[in-house]
Amino acid sequence: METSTARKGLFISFEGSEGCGKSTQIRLLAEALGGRDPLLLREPGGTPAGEIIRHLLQHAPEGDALTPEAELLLFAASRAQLVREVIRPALQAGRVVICDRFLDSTTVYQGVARRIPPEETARINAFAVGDCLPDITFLLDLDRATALARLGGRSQSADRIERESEEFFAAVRRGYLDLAAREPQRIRVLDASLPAESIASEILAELQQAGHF
Ligand code: T5A
Repeated sequence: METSTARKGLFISFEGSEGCGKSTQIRLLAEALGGRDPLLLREPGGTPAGEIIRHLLQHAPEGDALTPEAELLLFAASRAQLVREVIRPALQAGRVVICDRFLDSTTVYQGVARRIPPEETARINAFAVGDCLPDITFLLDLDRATALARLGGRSQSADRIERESEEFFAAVRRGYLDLAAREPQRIRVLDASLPAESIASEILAELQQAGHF
């Protein structure tokens, strides 16, 4: 039987489609929180097993034939490991954990864009994370054209999901906005087309307003 997180720390996640600026904002937030020594993580990955799953999901030729169901379970497996090996102990120790993607990515990419029934996606997400949910999630909303322009030359090295269709990424953006509308108390939508420093200030203000700092 699993124990509850019973945590003292703070769990922040960042979401959004490719190139929306998550890594940039996480770096700026970590700089702003410097003295608090935030723990920075990314999904899939963040544990030795998770990094192998990440490679299979993104770059290994063996991943090319993955079905949507197998893909969902692999993301969930990486997350289940990350929660128990890293996130939960860190939160119990009172740390600030900042994660680049978490369960909302599965809800949107596998549930909405890959069209796996939402009740199946929600059930597997819940099994993977238990009660370990973000306290606050920042959704960086960006139109595809701007994201592609920012990512520029990366098309040469695009991973398996980055090679998906424009319809797929339209579904991702819509899926995120629908999810944020359903969970406004946790998910804050930010205009990711603004300059990085303005977005960073907004994030800090939101965290202060929510009483986290
Ligand atoms: N996935 C993941 C699922 O399908 N299901 C899941 O459950 C999970 C967890 C992970 C992939 O896995 C999928 C989703 C993804 O396809 P990844 O390699 O980890 O992919 O990469 P992404 O999460 O997609 O992140 P990216 O590296 O593509 O982009 P970021 O981190 O959002 O963007 P960032 O900060 O690197 O910025 C991109 C460029 O824009 C500039 C930056 O300098 C950089 O050059 N930039 C700005 N320019 C102007 N104004 C701003 N405000 C800017 N902010 C950043």
